[in-house]
Amino acid sequence: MSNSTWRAPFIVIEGLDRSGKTTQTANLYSRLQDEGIQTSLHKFPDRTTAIGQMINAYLCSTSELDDRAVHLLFSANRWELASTIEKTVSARTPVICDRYAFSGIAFSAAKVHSGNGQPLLPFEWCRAPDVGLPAPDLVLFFDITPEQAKARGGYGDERYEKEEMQVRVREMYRRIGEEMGAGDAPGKTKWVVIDAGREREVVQEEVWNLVSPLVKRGIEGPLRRLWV
Ligand code: NYM
Repeated sequence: MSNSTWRAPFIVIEGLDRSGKTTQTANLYSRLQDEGIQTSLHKFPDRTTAIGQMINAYLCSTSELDDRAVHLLFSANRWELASTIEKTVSARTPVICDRYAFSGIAFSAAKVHSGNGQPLLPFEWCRAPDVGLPAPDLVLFFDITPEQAKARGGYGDERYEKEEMQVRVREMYRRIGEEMGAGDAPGKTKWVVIDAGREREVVQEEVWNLVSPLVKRGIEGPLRRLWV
């Protein structure tokens, strides 16, 4: 990163539950530290803020919230951190987020009416509150089949951790990825599907090969905005 128009990258790790996303994110973070690259790591939902605590109670089923209300809380939880993300990359510290706006759309748009199985919230409605958030330079989507998730011991106890839901979430991520495009054009978010069903070390290497050049080289030009 040689002159003032360069900044650090903003990288998002997305994925299905049981895809190994959190482990891989932690591994990436410590490998960057080992190379002497200080990185700012965030996780969404950020359960530490007041909004995050409401989300946490909902996910743990200790509270009930309207589907629209909780969707907006997830988005507000990102907006709480938007200016921090911007300032951090401008100060040339890379930002890595475990989940972001794509989770917000995928999980909410995958919800269906219990009676007739019809979508509860339109896709575009789900995307709207996140329009204008800082856009990542790179998204790694950790993909895993429901069969592989089952072989890994199945899902946990939180809301959404059910096979039928995860199948629909996977389909939503596919749609989001398609709409993002391959993103190889300069200045566009690059969306990469990672086959997370492989050995942990293989996935780790692929992640490193995608992230480390970006982090070492930096990005020219300002952070962009999502979907504007
Ligand atoms: N989730 C996460 C959403 O439904 N909307 C969002 O905007 C975000 C960021 O929360 N099942 C869901 C996906 C997960 C759950 O995430 C908690 P994690 O990574 O298991 O803590």
